[in-house]
Amino acid sequence: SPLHDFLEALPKVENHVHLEGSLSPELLFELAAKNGISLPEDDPAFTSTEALYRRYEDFSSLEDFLHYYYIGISTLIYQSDYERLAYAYFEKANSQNVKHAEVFFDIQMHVSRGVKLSELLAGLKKAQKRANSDFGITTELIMCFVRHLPVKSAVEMFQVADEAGYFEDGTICGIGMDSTELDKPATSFAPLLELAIERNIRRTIHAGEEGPPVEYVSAALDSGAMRIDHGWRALEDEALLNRIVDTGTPLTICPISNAKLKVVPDIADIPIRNLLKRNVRFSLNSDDPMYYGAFIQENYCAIQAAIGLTVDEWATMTKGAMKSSWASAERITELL
Ligand code: ES4
Ligand code: ZN
Repeated sequence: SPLHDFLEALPKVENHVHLEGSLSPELLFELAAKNGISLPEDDPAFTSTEALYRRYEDFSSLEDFLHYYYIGISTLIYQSDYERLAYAYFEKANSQNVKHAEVFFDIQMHVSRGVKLSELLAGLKKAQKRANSDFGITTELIMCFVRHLPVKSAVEMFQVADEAGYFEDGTICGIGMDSTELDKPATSFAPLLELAIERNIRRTIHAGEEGPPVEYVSAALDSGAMRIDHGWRALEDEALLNRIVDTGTPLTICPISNAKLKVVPDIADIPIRNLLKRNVRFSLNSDDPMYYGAFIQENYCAIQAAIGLTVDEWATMTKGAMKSSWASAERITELL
């Protein structure tokens, strides 16, 4: 597209990427072999990196994707595994001109396999430090809770992290909620979210991805969400849209993810221009780049190809992405 060079050069902020979603098939197989993790023998997708890449090209739903995503997670064990995973993502992000990135990690999916929170965080922290000194990129960690596990599990994990001082010392900059959405509106996680509000910990919630937007996004806002992950279908409801605009709640939109998981029939159906017109603050993000074959740059290009924004509209979006981030006030000023 004519704006390709402009989009490559654009300084970017990524607000919605799952670290585990940046695990390449190459690293997955390498870690499985090193760590003695057995992969499903009855699934031909696991016969080679090529077969796995091919399987990733054709997810039928969020659930179909999550099945592979959790198998990928099972190969991560040691501090050095986490460091490699995170550094590889930061290096790739830097190559696409990402200046600041906030990454999710699904803590329960690691701790439930015997990985210690302290080990995982030590690995991620080393990668963050190294990426900052190598590239100048700033990064933040968001601890995500999976909705397929009981709220009790989330509350316990939150308390472990809180008591270890990881919120206080800035190791973890906020919490998120992800995994399956249907039948699990944010209100059903009230004990967790009330705790986070009480402790003044930032909160972002995946909402309106597979679930109907009005109920699920409203439930997330009612529960204290300060950012909404996905959530673009909120435009379908005028009252909800007004609430998002009036409260200045940013949306983190992941166009290629939504297309790959069949959440949206076509990328052109994501109403980016209407979001801009209605002054909704939002960012464009990669979500699970290695599973969708697309990092942030490819998402920018996909929107440009499908919708075709002007240079001014791109400037508005990227400024919105910077202001949506949880970077320090000084860092946001630097980025703008
Ligand atoms: C996710 Cl795309 C998506 N939706 C919900 N939960 C997730 N975890 C990782 N990717
Ligand atoms: Zn996500």
